Amino acid sequence: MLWFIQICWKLLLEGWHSMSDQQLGEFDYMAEEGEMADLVDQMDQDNYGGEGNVEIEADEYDMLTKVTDTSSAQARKGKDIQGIPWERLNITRDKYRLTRLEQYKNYENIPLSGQAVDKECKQMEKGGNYYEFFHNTRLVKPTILHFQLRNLVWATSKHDVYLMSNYSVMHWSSLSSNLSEVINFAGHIAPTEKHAGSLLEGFTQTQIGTLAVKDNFLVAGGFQGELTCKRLDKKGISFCTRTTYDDNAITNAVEIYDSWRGGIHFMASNNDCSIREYDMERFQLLNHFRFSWPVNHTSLSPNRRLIAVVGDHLDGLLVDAHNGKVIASVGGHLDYSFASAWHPDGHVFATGNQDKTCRVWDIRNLSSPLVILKGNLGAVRSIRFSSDGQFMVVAEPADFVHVYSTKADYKRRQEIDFFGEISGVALSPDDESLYIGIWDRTYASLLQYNKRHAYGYLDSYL
Ligand SMILES: *[C@@H]1O[C@H](CO)[C@@H](O)[C@H](O)[C@H]1NC(C)=O
Ligand SMILES: *[C@@H]1O[C@H](CO)[C@@H](O)[C@H](O)[C@H]1NC(C)=O
Ligand SMILES: *[C@@H]1O[C@H](CO)[C@@H](O)[C@H](O)[C@H]1NC(C)=O
Ligand SMILES: *[C@@H]1O[C@H](CO)[C@@H](O)[C@H](O)[C@H]1NC(C)=O
Ligand SMILES: CC(=O)N[C@H]1CO[C@H](CO)[C@@H](O)[C@@H]1O
Repeated sequence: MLWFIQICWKLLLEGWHSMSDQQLGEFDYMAEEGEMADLVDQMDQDNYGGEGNVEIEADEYDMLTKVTDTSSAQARKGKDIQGIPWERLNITRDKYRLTRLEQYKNYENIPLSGQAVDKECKQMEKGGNYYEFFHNTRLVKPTILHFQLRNLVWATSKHDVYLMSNYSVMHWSSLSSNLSEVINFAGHIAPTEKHAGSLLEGFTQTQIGTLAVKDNFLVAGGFQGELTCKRLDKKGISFCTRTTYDDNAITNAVEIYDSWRGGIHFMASNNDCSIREYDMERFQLLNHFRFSWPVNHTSLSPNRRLIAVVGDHLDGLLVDAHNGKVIASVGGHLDYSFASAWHPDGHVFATGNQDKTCRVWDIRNLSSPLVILKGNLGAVRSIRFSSDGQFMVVAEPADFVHVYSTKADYKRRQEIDFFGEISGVALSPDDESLYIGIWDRTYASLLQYNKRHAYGYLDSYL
């Protein structure tokens, strides 16, 4: 079934020259639960024999990072940011890039939606330079479990990143290079606080498809509608629930926000065609809105009045946040959508779609998008606006993250390129750091870019 499809990324950077062209970049859709986990185990044994272990000895750590990490100084001297040894490989980076562009198979629910867009629209100009490569660490190994769900990286400060790695939520401090486990879902977890409606028996081996972290709050969503809530400043798990016992229940997205009444709330989007709002103090279900199709992503407007709702439909919806009524819809996408985000000005929002476009809308005139932004190889699976509203970050499923300048009306962009599936992209709340989780058999890593400032002289001391 579609919602259980998991991928196996066959393209192994190490072994591509032994593959036929046809195999290159080919996806293998696997229908059985758990294969990904096996695959991840396998990868780990094959490549690192225990590097996934967080308690690495200090000198061993130094040795590993020297070999595998890339610093901004090394990158300036020409080292590949991911540490891919192109000089030892029988293909140049440019040639391999072309192969990837030609052969990456974008997943579509509406056949040929991507091609139709290719004919219709052009890409915006490159040449923006807003974020600068700072560091890549391969000690951090981001993973994904569902090929359509890529919101698995979050930054709570410019140095603090949370991400999924195998069955665990991990915390990475880029300041101290400390990687630690926050929750391990491989075994059994259960709430350690008492709240009405909490599932006391907890969960075993939860497959986490989506994650959200903001300030001290964390919510992880599972394949069977599970929601697990934790406060980062407290030990234990605050709350566990199954939103639904529906067969098709995946939690596709979670957003945490300050509610208009005060207090922290979160909203979960599920495949049972629902969105649900909870508070993060008593964990009560405050609202439950139903739609006629599975909801893949929602975003609440800055003034908390509107919800942008996208899912298994060509149209996106604007919904009244107080009663769930549909106020307007936006049309034009050619496939299903998986991403949405609001500009902090509250007028503009964006939708990301499997037709390989991100469309930007203004609520004051929804008759057509302000702009249609086409990607390079695949669906738009994740969108983030910077808190100052200057930039919009758009992630494809693999290889490319685009940073658009909103001041330049989205007509200029920085293209960040690398090789590997994207597990998530995150801006820190102060917009200073941009993190990208890369999932790959060999080159899994966390990329960090830092915002460029007009006066970059400090950089020369680093
Ligand atoms: C992934 O989790 C499983 C289950 O706990 C474990 O056996 C395996 O070693 C883990 N693999 C990695 C890469 O950490
Ligand atoms: C490298 O490429 C050349 C030319 O395409 C080919 O003759 C050679 O066999 C290749 N070597 C390897 C190790 O694949
Ligand atoms: C790394 O993080 C863990 C968990 O937060 C903490 O207990 C440990 O002291 C940290 N280690 C270092 C070297 O900072
Ligand atoms: C809304 O935008 C469309 C297309 O750009 C334009 O034709 C129309 O006049 C606009 N409507 C209003 C009320 O401004
Ligand atoms: C991730 C997921 O299962 N999401 C829903 C949204 O989109 C996919 C693809 O259309 C559907 O299969 C799901 O219903």
